[in-house]
Order: sequence, then C-alpha cells, then structure tokens
Amino acid sequence: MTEKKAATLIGVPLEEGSGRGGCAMGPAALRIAGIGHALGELGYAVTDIGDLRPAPATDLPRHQNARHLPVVAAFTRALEERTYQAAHAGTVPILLGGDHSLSMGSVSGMARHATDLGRPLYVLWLDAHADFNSPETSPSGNMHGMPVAFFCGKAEFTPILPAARPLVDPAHVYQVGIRSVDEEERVAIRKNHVKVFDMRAIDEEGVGAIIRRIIADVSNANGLLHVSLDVDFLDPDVAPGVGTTVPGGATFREAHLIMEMLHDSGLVSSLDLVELNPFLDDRGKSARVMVELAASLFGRRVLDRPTRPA
Ligand code: HAR
Ligand code: MN
Ligand code: MN
Ligand code: MN
Repeated sequence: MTEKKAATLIGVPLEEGSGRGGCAMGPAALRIAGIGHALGELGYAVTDIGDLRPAPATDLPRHQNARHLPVVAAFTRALEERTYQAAHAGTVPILLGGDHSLSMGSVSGMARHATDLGRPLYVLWLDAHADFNSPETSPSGNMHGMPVAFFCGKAEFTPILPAARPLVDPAHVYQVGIRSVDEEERVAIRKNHVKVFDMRAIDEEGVGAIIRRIIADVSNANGLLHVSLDVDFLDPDVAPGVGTTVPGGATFREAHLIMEMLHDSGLVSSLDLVELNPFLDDRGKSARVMVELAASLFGRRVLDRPTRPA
C-alpha cells in the first residue's frame, strides 16, 4: 500500500512584522474558510498543530530599524524547527499566516530539510513586493519586508539562527507578480541575481510560460520547491484583505493557473499563506480565495483534463 499523503497545518498568529494589527487573526480566518477540510477532501491526512505562540526572545538587543525584532526572532526560531520537523516527518508543511516575516523561519526550516536530502531548495515568491530589504535598506523597519534577504543570508543583522544554518541561493528565488520595490532593494535583488518576473513580464509573456520555465529549472536540478503566497500578489479587487494592497495585481485566473501547473509538476514541498488581514477583508472573500488557491495547489481540479491533441 502506498503511504497516504500528509500535510501539517502550522498556525502563525504573527503581525508584529507588519506595520499594523490584524494578521494575527489570519490563521483563524483560513481555518474558518475551510483549509483543513479542503485538504482532507483531496486525500491528505491533515494534522493541525494549532497556533504557535513563542515568548519574545530575550537575548537580542533592540534594533532601531528592525521593529519588534524579539517577537519576530522568537517566531523565526520556532518556525524553523516546526517546519523542519513537519517536512522531515514526510508531510507538507503549510504555514497559516501571519505576516510575511514568518517566511524567515519556514524557508530556513525547509533549507535545512533540503540539505538533509542533498537537494537544492527553490523558492517561488508570489508577491507584489520583493521583500529583500535589510535593516540597513528598509524605509519602514517592518520586518515583513525583509524575509527573502534573511533566508538568503543577506540580512545578517543579528544571530537569530545558528551561524552555520543552510541558506537559500538568491538565484534559486523566483519572484512573480512584483510591482512595488524600494530603491536600494532594487539594487540588492539585481546584485544577488534574484529571478524577478514583474507584472510587465506577466502581461507580455503570460503566467503559463513563466511558470513552465520555473518548473523546468527546478525539475532539472532535482530541487524542492517552497511556495510563498502573499495575499497582495492578487489584485485588490480579488483579495482586499491585506494591509499593503498595490493596484494592478494578478487575476484569480492567473493565480489559479499557477496553482494547477505547480500541482501537476509534483515539485511543491511546502507552502506559506501570508499577509491575510481579516480585519480589512470583505466578508471573508480573501480568506476564501486563499483557500481555493491552496486547494488547487494540492490537486483540486474542475475537470479531468483530456489529453491535449498534439
Ligand atoms: N518594501 C516595503 C518595506 O520594506 C513594503 C514591504 C511590504 N511587504 C509586504 N509583504 N507587505 O510583501 O517596508
Ligand atoms: Mn529531513
Ligand atoms: Mn510579502
Ligand atoms: Mn506583499
């Protein structure tokens, strides 16, 4: 008998990385919108470990341009370990955010797991923002704008994780949907060879062509693929429940196609659902969209597609 596929839901009521309140209610909203039930229907054995609530770290100095560092650092440490354990146990970790600073921990945990397996980790960053600031470059000090730089080892401002932790190669980070980048951040992503597909690339080439190329790269390298889905990747009309809306985002159809193609690739090892702010949402609309997209990523389909004629 083949082993049943399994997923671990990890609730992350973290909002201190963003500039405002509300994301801490994200895990509850995603559960109410049926994330567990949807995965169960798709044949997953689902374990929901509940919400993590680590006490703020006491060993870190206050940092003037990394706001709420002790809280974000405590979550980073707890999430690195819990994500690693969930993946090591053979399940797909699904992070229910919480603001995007949670990816400092989840992606670092997946990087450790990939190192165990001797396989490279790739990251698909679906976001309006590049999130490649460091405390030196950030205009806001908000740590949800820093996770990519952190897990690539480019924001080494403080020893949050052990110095020898596995890092992600910035050239293995594919950012899709980008349309808001700060001046110094722009320089940093270029210098570090992050692979950026902005909204213009989507408009010119279409998401199908872009995702096909990314899947081919990851597959040729025998990589694991972590998907990090920020609510603001989507157009605000589709998903208004987020603190940092940027006009001109992805349509539901584009996002849905990405999820279906990723599912068919069989490469996805782990998922972040982040930045949902239920306080700003329109009657649960954004929460439901996020759950619908996650379900598509894990195999929900409308039709059994007939084989395409050549
Ligand atoms: N780039 C801005 C900053 O660093 C805004 C970052 C906003 N990030 C998110 N997640 N909402 O993508 O302050
Ligand atoms: Mn492992
Ligand atoms: Mn983000
Ligand atoms: Mn964003």
